[in-house]
Amino acid sequence: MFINNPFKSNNCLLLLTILASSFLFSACGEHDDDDDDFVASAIVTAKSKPSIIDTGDRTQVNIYTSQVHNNGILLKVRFEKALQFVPNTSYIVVKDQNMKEKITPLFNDEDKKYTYLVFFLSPSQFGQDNDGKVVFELKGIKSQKNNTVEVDPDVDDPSIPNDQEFDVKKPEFSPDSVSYVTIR
Ligand SMILES: [Ca+2]
Ligand SMILES: [Ca+2]
Repeated sequence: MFINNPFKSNNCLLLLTILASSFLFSACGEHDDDDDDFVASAIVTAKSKPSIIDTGDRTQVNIYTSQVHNNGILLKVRFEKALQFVPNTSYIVVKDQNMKEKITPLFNDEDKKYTYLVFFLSPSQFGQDNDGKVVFELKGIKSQKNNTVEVDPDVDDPSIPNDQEFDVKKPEFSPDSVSYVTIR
């Protein structure tokens, strides 16, 4: 009688669904404890190819970027002044796609020791899988060993206009990834 009553059997199904989802939730909850899953702004890895160049030559910097925050990010790049950014060489490539999207850093500022580039990027620029790379070229202008090219992604604050969101006097730079370039 109860089983044949569609209302009762729906209730039973609902109860089962609730039980199943609470089990799933608690399983996910345990997993969250190791903190590894939380991505603060994006996952980045910098690689420069080639890593040894002559003065006047260029190296191509590839910043593998994934899991970009929904708000978008400031992709901050810092390198020593023996290297110089080559204008009009920066673009994004989505993983497994050939299309290049040209991008331009909103900031290209220097202090005594470093040059800073800041790109403002949104997750949609990295395709459906939110996975791709940012590419640009640097030119060697002075012979110097082991120059660092460092990357620090930060979440774009929607309440701050982007053109006011970086200050070279207060770069708030803590690198997530470093690549080295030697200039002979
Ligand atoms: Ca950061
Ligand atoms: Ca902003």
